[in-house]
Amino acid sequence: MRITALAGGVGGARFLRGLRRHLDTLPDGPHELTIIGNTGDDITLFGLRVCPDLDTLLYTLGGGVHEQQGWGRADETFAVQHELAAYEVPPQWFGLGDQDFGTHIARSLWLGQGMPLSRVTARLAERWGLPGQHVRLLPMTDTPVETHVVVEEGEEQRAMHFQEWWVRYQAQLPAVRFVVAGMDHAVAGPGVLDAIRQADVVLLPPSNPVVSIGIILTVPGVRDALRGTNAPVVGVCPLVGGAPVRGHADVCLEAIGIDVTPAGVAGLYTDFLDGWLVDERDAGAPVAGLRVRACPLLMTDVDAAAAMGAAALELAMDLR
Ligand code: GDP
Ligand code: FO1
Ligand code: CA
Repeated sequence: MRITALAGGVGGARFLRGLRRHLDTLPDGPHELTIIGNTGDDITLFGLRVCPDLDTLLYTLGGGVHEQQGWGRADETFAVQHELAAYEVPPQWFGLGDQDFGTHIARSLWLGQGMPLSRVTARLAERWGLPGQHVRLLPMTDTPVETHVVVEEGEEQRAMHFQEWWVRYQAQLPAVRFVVAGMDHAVAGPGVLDAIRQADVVLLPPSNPVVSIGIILTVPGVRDALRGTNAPVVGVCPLVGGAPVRGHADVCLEAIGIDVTPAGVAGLYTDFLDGWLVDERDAGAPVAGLRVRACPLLMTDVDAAAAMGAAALELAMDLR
């Protein structure tokens, strides 16, 4: 079976690590998992290219993630960051650990040698053992893109990098809209559109619907591929009990005028979505045109995430 998933960082990575565990229990394997990762979060800091969502996927699937935090490396130290602070090199609002710096240095070196991000990511993924797990991680595009947030300051509007809005200002500055710098000349990364068209099942993990999945959907061709694929497309709701489990998806949804409800989120995908998994406490409300199923949607550990993966696949099979 070929499964393709669109993913942001922590919500996507935790779900896909569980799904991977579930797939290994199924007969007729190995089953192939292709992940299309969001690169809108990417940022250049200290001359280094940082790809938070790709790294979260690598570290989580590769067993190196800081479990409680959900991103960054386990057992991290911050010597380089302290030295940069001593030199008063900005920004000081974004925390990069020493091991994490190693990833950004390797990536930036290879990008500088002319390797596209897709090849760089494949090389990083080898170190984390993804090919051996039958996982391919594809950046949504090789074109450098960056999500920016337009915020209101009195009568004025100002755009800033998504990470500055999210990390420095904790999504507390009033967002008017999200724009993706570079997307006007971006093309889908190698293999991205085919992975959607040729999949047996397409899954949307419980990633942020606006700044993770929503950004991947703006890559030219992705939305059309999702509309056109013969594979059932099943999504997992990132809201539980009417609120995000972590992060600021509620603020992002409100900024683009979408109800902070499972139906509101599903409404962003109606042109291609076939099935929608919601948490048991959100059961009951039908969503037009969709097969909705309820099950526990809290990823308290890998087994819980594996059960969610199993439920998503089961729903997809019933829709085939
Ligand atoms: P980010 O890029 O690190 O913000 O991660 P994603 O975009 O992949 O996922 C963020 C979303 O994951 C948030 O909107 C959370 O509500 C959702 N999320 C995190 N943990 C859980 C969970 O245990 N269950 C569900 N249903 N959603 C979750
Ligand atoms: N999130 C924070 O809240 N504070 C940080 O200092 C921070 C640093 C960081 C470094 C590398 C990385 O891969 C992720 C990092 N994150 C940090 C998480 C990240 O900014 C966001 O959670 C996601 O990009 C939002 O989707
Ligand atoms: Ca993200």
